[in-house]
Amino acid sequence: MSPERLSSRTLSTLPADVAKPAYERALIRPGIVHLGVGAFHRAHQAVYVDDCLAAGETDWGIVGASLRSADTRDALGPQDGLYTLAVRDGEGERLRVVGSILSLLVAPENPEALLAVLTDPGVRIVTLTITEKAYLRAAGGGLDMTHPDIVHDLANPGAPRTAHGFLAEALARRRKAGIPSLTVLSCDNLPANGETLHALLSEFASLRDAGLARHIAEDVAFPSSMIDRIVPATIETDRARLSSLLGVEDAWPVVTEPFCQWVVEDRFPQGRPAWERFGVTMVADVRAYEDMKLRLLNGSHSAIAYLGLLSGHETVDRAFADPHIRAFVDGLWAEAIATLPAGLDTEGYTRRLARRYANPALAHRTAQIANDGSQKLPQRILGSALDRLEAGASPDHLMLAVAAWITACEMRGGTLRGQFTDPLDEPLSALAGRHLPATEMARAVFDLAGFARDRAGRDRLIELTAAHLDRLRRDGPTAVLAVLAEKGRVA
Ligand code: CS2
Repeated sequence: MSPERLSSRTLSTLPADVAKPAYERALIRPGIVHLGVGAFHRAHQAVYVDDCLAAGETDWGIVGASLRSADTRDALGPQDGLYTLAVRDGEGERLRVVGSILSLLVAPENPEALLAVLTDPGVRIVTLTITEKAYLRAAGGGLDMTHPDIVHDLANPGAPRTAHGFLAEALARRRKAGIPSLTVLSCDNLPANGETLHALLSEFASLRDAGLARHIAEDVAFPSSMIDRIVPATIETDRARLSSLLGVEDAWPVVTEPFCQWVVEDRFPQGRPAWERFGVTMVADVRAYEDMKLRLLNGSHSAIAYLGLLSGHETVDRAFADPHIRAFVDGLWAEAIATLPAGLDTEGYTRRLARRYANPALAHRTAQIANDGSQKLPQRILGSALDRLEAGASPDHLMLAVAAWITACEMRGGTLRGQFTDPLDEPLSALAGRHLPATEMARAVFDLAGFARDRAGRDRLIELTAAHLDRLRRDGPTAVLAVLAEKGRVA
């Protein structure tokens, strides 16, 4: 007989050392709709909200929505939204069942159901972790108005597909019905994520109706936030191991690290949970935190992912233990730190980061981080590189990250086949298939992805990328890293 599922009914049977929701779930009312209810949300925001619910703030339960796949709803629906969070490092593991997600929706199955909760007067905040590519930015900035889903949503406002379509329609319906607006809180890894979403949504709304666009521009709050926790995709062995520890089956637990950080701009006109009581930093301006995180953590993460894949390392901790990659990351950090405002504790930050990357219990796959490079590299690498050029210094390490991405894309025709994906996969594979010389390839990729578009340093960045690409193709990553390290020693 297959074991019973984790659910409200089996909660009381769990081992005593597994933490459980310390509140009556039946009394919780939904106050937040979350778009993109993936592993990251479930290891991060849903946990802070779980703490608030346990402290008696019963109005802030979460309705979790997926904009694409039914997987999360299919796994957690039969579990009454409950799932296990496993916090792991080299010293051990703590388990906690999280109860803050009250119900789950799959937008494409029933867009109207999602619009209905988004217009519920009890719902006051909508949060998003939809990943960089779902913001549908055109290469080089602005909304991608030619994207088929945007075209669809403009033609079918009552049955949208994109986050922009859902938000615009919900805000329009609330306005018409005299229901106070929503606060829209982006939790994705984009610079000025709130402002970015505000600008994109305003652009989208202006294509629908000028009055709605004005309402969104003037009356809706879009605080920015910096979110941080490393959350590898759950694998089958996690499911089996955790289900056996629990004594009931959890179809989709989440595994993460002990570190967790959330810095949020405090602009919530319709109210918010008292997140600060549980370690969230509420600030007036999140920019410095955001830049430090995107440039030092995410920048090095992407670099480790591509260099790791090229060097045959499957996980971040393995790649980071490779002395060539380790030394390279120090060089990359030094280049990126020089672009950040003074006064930040970058030394403490990178020291802590090094410990997090070395966590042997996470098995964070390099191929997972490698996804969507065309969407990630601008804010993780190219921003720092352009700032560095402007300051008269060379972004050698930074541009090796871009060259490693291009090389890894090329190698998907061979040894790295099927390892990662990108929204630009079709044109990228077509380019890789032409076997262009390094300079032509680098220029074509910059054109395609809109990297450093209209920026003075663009040609220099292409030149540096091409030089690295040429060497990576010819000599492989270890030799290139050794040369870079030698150059650093001489300099
Ligand atoms: C990673 C991030 O997959 C990726 O691109 O760099 O998801 C990273 O783990 C988080 O931003 C950490 O907070």
